[in-house]
Amino acid sequence: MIPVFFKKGSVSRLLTGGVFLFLLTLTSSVMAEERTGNIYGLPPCVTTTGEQVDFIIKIIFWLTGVVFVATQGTYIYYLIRYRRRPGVPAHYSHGNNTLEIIWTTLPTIIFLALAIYSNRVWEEIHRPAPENALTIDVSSYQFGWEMRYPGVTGKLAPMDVRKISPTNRWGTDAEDPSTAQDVISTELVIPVGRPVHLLLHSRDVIHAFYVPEFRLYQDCVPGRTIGWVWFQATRTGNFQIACNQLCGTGHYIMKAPIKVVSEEEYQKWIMPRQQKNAGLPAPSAAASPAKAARLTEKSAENTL
Ligand SMILES: [Cu+2]
Repeated sequence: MIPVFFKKGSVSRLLTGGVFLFLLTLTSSVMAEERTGNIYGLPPCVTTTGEQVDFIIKIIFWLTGVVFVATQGTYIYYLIRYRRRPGVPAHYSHGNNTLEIIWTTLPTIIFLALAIYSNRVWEEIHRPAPENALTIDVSSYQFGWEMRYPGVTGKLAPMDVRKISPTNRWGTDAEDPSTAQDVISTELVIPVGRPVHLLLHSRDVIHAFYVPEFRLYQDCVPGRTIGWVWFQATRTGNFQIACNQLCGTGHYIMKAPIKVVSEEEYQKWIMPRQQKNAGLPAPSAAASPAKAARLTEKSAENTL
C-alpha cells in the first residue's frame, strides 16, 4: 500500500531516480580508469608516507565507527525501553555529573592524542627530501602536465618562476648550457624504492597535483615553487596524475600517466634522452637491447 504522503506519480519518480543513481554508480566505476573493482574504499597505497596516512585513517575510521554504534545503540535502546506506555509515569532526570565529566574528558583526550599523532605524521611527510632523491620539475597548465628531468649532469637547469611565460614554459635561462640538457616528458616515469622530490609549478591558474594511490594532494600555485613534496614508491605500476582544482573548461582532461618502474628500467628510459640532449652517443650496454628499444620507442612518443 502506498503511504498517503506520496502524491500520484511520486513512486514512479522515485523509481526513476533510483534507477538513474544505480546506473550512475555503474558508469562511474567504468569511468574510473585505475580504480575498477574498489570504488567505495581507498585505492591501493603505493608510497611509504601513504602508509602512515592510511594508518591514521584506519584509527579514525574504527574509533568513530565504534563510537557511532555505541551511541546510536544506546539511543535506540533508550527509545524502546522508555517509550510511552499507558499507566507508566514519565521519569524526570536532571542529569549525571559523573557521566558528564567522563563523556567530556574522554573525547578531549582522544582528540588531543589524534592531533598530536597527526601532527607528527605531517612533519614526517613534510621533512626535507633525502639526499639521494631524484628531483623532477612538474609544470601544470591549462590543460595538461609536463615534467622536466635533470640532464647528464644530474642537476636541473636553474629556473625562476618570474620568468615563466608562454614562450618560456619552465622559466629557465636559454643562454645557460644546462637548459638544453634537461629532459622534458609528458609522462612521469619514476624508479621504485627511491625518493622522488617534486618541484610543483603552474604556468597560469591554480591546479592540483593529485595521486590517490600516493596519498598525495598538493596545489600548484602560479608564481610559486612548491618544493616540499617528496615520496617513495613501494611497488611498480601505472597510475595517473589528475588535476583536482577546477581550473577551466578543459579541467576534466587534465591528466598525465605515471609509470613506477624498476631502477634498471628507469635508467633505460632516462639515459638515451640525457645522452641525446647532451649530444653524446646513445648508451650501448643495455641488458636487454630489444626490451630497451621497445621502452625507448614507446616513451619517445610522449616526450617533447
Ligand atoms: Cu587543472
